[in-house]
Amino acid sequence: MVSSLIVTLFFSCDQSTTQTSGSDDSVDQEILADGFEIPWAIAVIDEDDFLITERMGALYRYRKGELKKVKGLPNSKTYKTDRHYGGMMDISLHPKFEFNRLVYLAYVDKYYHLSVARFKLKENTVEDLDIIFSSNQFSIGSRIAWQDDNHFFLTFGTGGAPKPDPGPQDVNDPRGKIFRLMADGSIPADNPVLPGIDGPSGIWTYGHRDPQGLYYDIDDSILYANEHGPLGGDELNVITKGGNYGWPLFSYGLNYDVTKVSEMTEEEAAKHTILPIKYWEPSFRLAPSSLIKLKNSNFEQWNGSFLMGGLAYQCLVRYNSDVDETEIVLPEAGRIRDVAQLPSGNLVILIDQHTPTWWHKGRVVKLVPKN
Ligand SMILES: [Ca+2]
Repeated sequence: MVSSLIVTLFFSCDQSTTQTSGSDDSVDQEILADGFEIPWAIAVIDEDDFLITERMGALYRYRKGELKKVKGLPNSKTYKTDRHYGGMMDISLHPKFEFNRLVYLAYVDKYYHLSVARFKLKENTVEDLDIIFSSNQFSIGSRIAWQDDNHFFLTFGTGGAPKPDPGPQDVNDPRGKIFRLMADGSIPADNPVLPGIDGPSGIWTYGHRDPQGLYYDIDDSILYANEHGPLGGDELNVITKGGNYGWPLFSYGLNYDVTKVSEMTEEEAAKHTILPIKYWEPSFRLAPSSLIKLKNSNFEQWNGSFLMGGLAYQCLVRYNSDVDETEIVLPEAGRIRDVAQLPSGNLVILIDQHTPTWWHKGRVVKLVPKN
């Protein structure tokens, strides 16, 4: 019942795409691979070499036009209602992958709990599989981003319920958190000591709802995360050690039943929590998935901007934080789950066409600027 409510809201939002501007006149699109069942994340090994996860539990390697299933993965579970959650989520290469072949995979395990597996990729086979993080809760979506060779961040989502769950404010509950872990999954000694806990834990920040985009800017040493609000109130946050990001004490969005999330004012919230650097009004429901900041890409006019998928509007969204400008590019492209930059400076997007008529139509599309 909850899920059907969510689906209805998503679909009603899709129809409002025409209210937004944007055009794909300047972009050439080339489908590199298709036929995926709800693909979720893409990791770029090289210009023509990617790893692609599916919510239904598979991992593929695309290499020079050929698509092969990767063998030896841990068992995962996909939670099926009229939407599908869980399964294989983010896939991320260790920063020194070229030398150590290490790959990190966030997935929902056979107990429906979020885990992270680390393995060595040998051709299309998993070797030295190690489960380096496990939890006791389900995550609606999870992303991985690297701070350096020794530390990575991991988002742990919640949400979907008609009324907010207090889990994200509970530092003993993994939901609604961003974790910071060592490359072997252990807890860094310099992680924050959060209120109510004696020493450092894996939790870096708390009070998140459903962060499905995570980007670490190595030039500025700034971690960015976007997250889904409930009805509106999607956010872009700068993630600061030990911070409380407010959910569900305060939100710019509304509950799914159109009631207020809380009585807390923005002024009060600013005293007790960290407010987003950008939020989108309920009239523009983005439902962001993935996040990158473009640098030295072939899309010169977009460099310096953030790109993210907009699930609700089925488009690619560009946000320029310098001038607070949001632009829809590639309108009606489909549900873009992930965006990545190629070594050439071109881009790839991963599209999850999860609607009844587009089943099995998930695809990888290369974006090249038109001359
Ligand atoms: Ca927030």
